[in-house]
Amino acid sequence: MKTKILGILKENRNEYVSGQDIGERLGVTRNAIWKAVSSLKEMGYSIESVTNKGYRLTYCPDILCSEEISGELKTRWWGNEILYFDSIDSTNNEIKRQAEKGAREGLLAIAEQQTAGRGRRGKEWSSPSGSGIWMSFLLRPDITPYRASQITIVTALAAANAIRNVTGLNTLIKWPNDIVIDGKKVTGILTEMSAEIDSVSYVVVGIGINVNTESFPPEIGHIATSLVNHLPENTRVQRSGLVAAFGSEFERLYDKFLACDDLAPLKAEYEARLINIGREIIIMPGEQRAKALGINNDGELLVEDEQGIKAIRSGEVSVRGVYGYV
Ligand code: BT5
Repeated sequence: MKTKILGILKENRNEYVSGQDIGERLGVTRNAIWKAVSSLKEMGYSIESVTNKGYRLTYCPDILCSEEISGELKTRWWGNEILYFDSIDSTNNEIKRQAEKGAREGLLAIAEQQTAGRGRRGKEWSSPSGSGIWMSFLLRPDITPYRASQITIVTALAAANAIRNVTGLNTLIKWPNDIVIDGKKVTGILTEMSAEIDSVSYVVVGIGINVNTESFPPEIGHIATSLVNHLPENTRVQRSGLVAAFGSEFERLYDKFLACDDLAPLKAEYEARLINIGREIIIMPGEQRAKALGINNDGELLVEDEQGIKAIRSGEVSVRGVYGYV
């Protein structure tokens, strides 16, 4: 109900909507509307109410609750159900717990803060309150386990496109899962899967975007950045709008991904953003040096060294000029 009223007020932003109109559209009493509006005000929305005119929305706070996100979403199935937490261990853990209980594809978990945010291979992901987007969603694709890692490529591209659509910032992608601005990391992606030998039970995609963060813990201060650091002074990004933009982009690209046996339809778009291309990289483990050429249709990184060209499927690569590697 709150979501629907918020939706109507947003459609008519800065204009009055009468209680009668809202009541007729939603089939609820004026008293119920008044109660929902009071509750929205308590959440931080500024809504004026004037006798004989109705209600007028003048300010939306930067919050990530499910009412705010649902009001922005224009997706078919992504975010069909939203779980919001003020604080949680890790949204990836939550989606796994829900998946084990039989949750539907599209379920989204989003938290204001994570106490045990994770990167790959047990690394930590700094997820402080109030400034970032820490979210995970559930997929149940009918694909072979081999293809699951390609979802990271789809997600990175969707996130980079959403950031551009909302903020105008052009980001680059560091294969396979980082989004980079000016050589620093603004977004990380963690894709996890539960599978049998030849079929995927579910995939959890987690994404962390530093949005309005102004300072980082010292251990990551030299490698991390946030969107607001690259926008004109005093600009704030409405996080719910960015979540919604990501959802729309993800659905569009994921449809293409599922319709094809590989990443061919997305390869050119991904490579246009790939920071690795043409640069010297170090492949871990092993510290082997090579030059990155692009990706193949399976999403593997193509590299060239004295022995020739080969494809790297997983692992860590450092790129000269990025995150302090000179
Ligand atoms: C990643 O791992 O980049 C994946 C991050 C995924 C985070 C999301 S948030 C929602 C969901 N729930 C979770 O628990 N996780 C996902 P990796 O490529 O392994 O990078 C980890 C490294 O990034 C760390 O070792 C730090 O060096 C750096 N790092 C940590 N926090 C960061 C931050 N907020 N911004 C930029 N870099 C960070």
